[in-house]
Amino acid sequence: MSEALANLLNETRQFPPPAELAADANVTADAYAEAEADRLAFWERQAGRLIWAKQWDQVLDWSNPPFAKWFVGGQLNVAYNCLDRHVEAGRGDKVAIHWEGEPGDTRTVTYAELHRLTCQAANALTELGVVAGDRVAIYLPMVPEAAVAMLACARIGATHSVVFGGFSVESLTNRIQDASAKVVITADGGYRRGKPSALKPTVDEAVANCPSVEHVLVVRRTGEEVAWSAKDRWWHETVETASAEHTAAAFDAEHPLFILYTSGTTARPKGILHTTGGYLTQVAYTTHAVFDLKPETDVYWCTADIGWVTGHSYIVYGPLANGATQVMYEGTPDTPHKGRLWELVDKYGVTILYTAPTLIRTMMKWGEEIPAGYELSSLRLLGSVGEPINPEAWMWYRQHIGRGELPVVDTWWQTETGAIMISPLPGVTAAKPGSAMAPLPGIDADVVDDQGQSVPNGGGGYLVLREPWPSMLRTVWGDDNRFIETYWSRFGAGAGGATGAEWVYFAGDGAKKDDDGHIWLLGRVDDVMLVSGHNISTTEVESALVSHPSVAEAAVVGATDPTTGQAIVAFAIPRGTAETAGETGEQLIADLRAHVAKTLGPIAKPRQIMLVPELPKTRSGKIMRRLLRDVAENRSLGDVTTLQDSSVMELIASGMSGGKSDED
Ligand code: 6R9
Repeated sequence: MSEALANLLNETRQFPPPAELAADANVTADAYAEAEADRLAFWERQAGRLIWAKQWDQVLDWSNPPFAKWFVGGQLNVAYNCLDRHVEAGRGDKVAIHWEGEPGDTRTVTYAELHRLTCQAANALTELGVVAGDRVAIYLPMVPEAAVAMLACARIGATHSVVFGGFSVESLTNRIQDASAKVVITADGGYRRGKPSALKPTVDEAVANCPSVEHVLVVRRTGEEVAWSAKDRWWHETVETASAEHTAAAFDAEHPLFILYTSGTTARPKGILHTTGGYLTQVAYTTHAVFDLKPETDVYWCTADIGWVTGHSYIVYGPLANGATQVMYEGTPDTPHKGRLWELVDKYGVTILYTAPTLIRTMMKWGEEIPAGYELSSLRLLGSVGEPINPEAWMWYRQHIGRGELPVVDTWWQTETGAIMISPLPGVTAAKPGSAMAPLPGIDADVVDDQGQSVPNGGGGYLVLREPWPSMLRTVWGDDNRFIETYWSRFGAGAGGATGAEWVYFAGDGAKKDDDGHIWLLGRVDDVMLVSGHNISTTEVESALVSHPSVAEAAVVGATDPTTGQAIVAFAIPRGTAETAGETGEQLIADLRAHVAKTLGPIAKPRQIMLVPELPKTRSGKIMRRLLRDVAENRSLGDVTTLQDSSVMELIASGMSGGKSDED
């Protein structure tokens, strides 16, 4: 893509796996060789982690690209694989979920109980007229019922569409309408930031414009008063009184499992469709391989929301398919105090923690004294997902959460990929801070230039996937053309490549290969800035800013500039200690501009840096750059702005306000 992408970032630190972990790792280096020797046979062996009602006839049918079929002719039930088989094997009393409500109330849900609730919910949904192939929208807080609702849909072959509880009436309406959902499962509300946050009023408003919805099932969580209509049924009166006897029927491996809407560059979100057999195979395998999960001894915790793909794959399906014990937390990390997550790690003896860079950087901002006040000695593995993790945050995570010795796995994947694609293997890889390192066994990822040619080591360009993978999206719901255009038309056969050209999946992320061929993700290609003819990635400038000791977090955008085309505008959050160190805003800004110029070269020096206390983000932690670009373009040229300048924060806040935001 450019020499800038090819030249930036010079991280040389590397951390081999702890000897003990390596000696007992679930997956060793042999896995790469095995998958290399025969990729389909490798995935076929991974499918053997599941219980199939009917064996498949063919591992992969790629005769009609880009429409893949995996485990053709095979049949299975996803909920059976996540629940029944563990109960049947005598593990019914094992804890599936240690649930912690934000106010401190708790529930311990065993596999037997999760199974019973799921059977009841399956029966209740069936009684409400839901049959295999119908769509069910789920709009819930982080309560065990969210997992139950998803599993109950899977059990009866209904397709769930989970809508993140922070989304507005409009987003919820669009998603319900796009999928023609027949039932909505919601709650009166959930607890966030120390108080009840209502959900039902949003559903009421949405459902008024959604004629497809026949029933609304309402979980009682906060006990706050709700309006009631003829379509509404209480969960506790419907599900919890239903029969707990339910036999899971087997569905085709390509039967739809869920739709999850993802925002794109255009306004209309895409309903990413996933199916059962291949999806469950890859999420089960990656949970086992990347987190080195030992179901007998580990306590796993993924801090994602269930409304995000990470919650689907690494709270519900991956961990439960593996029979894991996990922690689920309802609330925000600073309620009632900023040590809440670490308190929970100690309380439940969490061994594996999977979180997002945004949370790590928030913790950096709050200061290392906070986690230092907790034991954290149960932890043995740390994971990151959602955004590029800058080396500084990676090191902080390892140092202050991981006692300076735990492996950190930076996992790259997308809603579309369904499961982790690029990541270190914790018992094998000597990880570099900030790099997702290498494609997992069975995955063929590459970095290509504008022409689709693989770049040499040291080069930068676009991340692509060259071979189909089991948990790949099957289409965009109701829009095969958009599926082809968005993901398969940039490179390879779908771009009108030469006869015999392969189909190549375009991920939309910039990436580089370092001198060892390891992969570094550089953010969405739409976020790459063009400054005086040079492509510069937002991620690298952000990373350079955060490598300065006074900066906790940074966001960078390209703003229109009359002389350079685009100019780099940065928003930086000072670290907790920076303000007390006596450095003034102007001084810090001057230092930071010099620091970026020194680290990345003068071309990357931001035109303007604004010091801010917060950045606008989606709930999954992605910075809302579009909003920052608006802010940047509203400012006069050459202006520097400090924390005291409230107009910047007002602009940022106006885009963040209202609680119910939308990432689209
Ligand atoms: C799982 C998830 C996907 C986009 C993806 C990329 C960014 C996710 C990343 C990462 C760098 C990582 N992303 N993980 N970038 N390093 N480890 O986040 O799915 O919400 O669909 O977002 O997130 O830009 O393309 P989703």
